[in-house]
Amino acid sequence: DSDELSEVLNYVNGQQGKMGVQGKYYGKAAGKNVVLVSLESTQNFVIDRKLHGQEITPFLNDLADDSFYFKNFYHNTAQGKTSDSEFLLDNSMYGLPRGAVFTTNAGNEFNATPEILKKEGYTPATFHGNHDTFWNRDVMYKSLGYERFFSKEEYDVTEENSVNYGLKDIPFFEQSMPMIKELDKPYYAKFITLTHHYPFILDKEEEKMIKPAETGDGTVDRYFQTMRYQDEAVKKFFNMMKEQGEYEDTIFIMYGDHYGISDNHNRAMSEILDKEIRPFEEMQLQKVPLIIHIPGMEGKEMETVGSQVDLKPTILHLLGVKERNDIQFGVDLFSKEREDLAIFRDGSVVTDKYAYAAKENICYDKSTGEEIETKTCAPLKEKAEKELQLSDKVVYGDLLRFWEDNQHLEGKK
Ligand code: GP9
Ligand code: MN
Repeated sequence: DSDELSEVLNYVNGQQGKMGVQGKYYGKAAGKNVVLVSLESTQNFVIDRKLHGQEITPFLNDLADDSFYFKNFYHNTAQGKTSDSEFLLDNSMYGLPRGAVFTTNAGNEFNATPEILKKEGYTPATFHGNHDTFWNRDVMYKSLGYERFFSKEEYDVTEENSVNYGLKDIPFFEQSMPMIKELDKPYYAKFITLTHHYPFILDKEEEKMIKPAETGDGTVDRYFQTMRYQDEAVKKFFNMMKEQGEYEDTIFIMYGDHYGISDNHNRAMSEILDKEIRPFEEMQLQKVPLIIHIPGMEGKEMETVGSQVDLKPTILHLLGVKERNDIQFGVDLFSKEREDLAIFRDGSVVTDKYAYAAKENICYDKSTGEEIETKTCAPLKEKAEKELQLSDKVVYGDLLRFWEDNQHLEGKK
């Protein structure tokens, strides 16, 4: 009920008392279009890495130099995979411990970014080359406030231009261009790539722009090829945005949705990384790239430890939109007051100093990777448990139903 909601509000307001503090970049992108690119299965270890002497992500590497590049950014997803990352992005709440919010709780009340931005005159839209029913997106996007959803049905998808789940990334971006032109400005447009998805298949020689790795583990070996293909697709997208005059007035938020290589492939990954993969390294492998590109602004490499749950406040702050009393478990990544923190869905935690592996109950010194006394990580473990539990409470109890009343009591925004 609304008492439970107050408990959650107290927690988020308490831990983020400084959430209201305007970071250095508050409002710096006010009124601009927002383009989000969800990079399928993209883990951060590929950035600036070479295979056979060749860059795996040449475009993203260059773009990162010219952007705010967060190199200590983690995903918080679980079984809901891409849909979990979308949920985190738009709500700053965690996905569920089992199943996917998108399928189990699509009828809930939310106060998602698309809905908030609509009040600011934005057109929220999603673009994706798979069927609209996958992950129950057709239903959930309405609850989140998306006005348009361009899915497989709107694209010209043939045997020739599709693989695996749907439209290949290059034709996906090409065909998306007239659709994006159609939107009223400013827009909040999310593009979800697809080709770099397990089992990482390309069917044409010209699409294979790098040779596979040679670990003998096919999944890992092919991962680099579809990664390289996706990089090319994103590069083409940027070029088209420039050619079509859409680039200058737009900020780009690109992030990896979740891991692509599970711990079943640790043997091959230890060969790639040239080190043993313990729970500590496994946690580091949960880093996904976050690249925030604002045309005209100089790039900066960011050490900040954060995760997908922080995207909503970060984006709203860049746009200068303040949503009072919103239930956000994340904090603006540009805020100086924020704690360096990433909570994984399984209760593991990474900070600037420590890494806590929940399943194994091991505490590590972050800088050396050495195991240290478990009790050092105890406060982190507790914080993670509490935060995840409160987030689950909101979702399971559909607590945002009571949010409007609450706003009313507080004198509205
Ligand atoms: C499906 C695509 C991939 O439409 O988003 O989903 P995933 O399996 O990565 O969750
Ligand atoms: Mn995915």
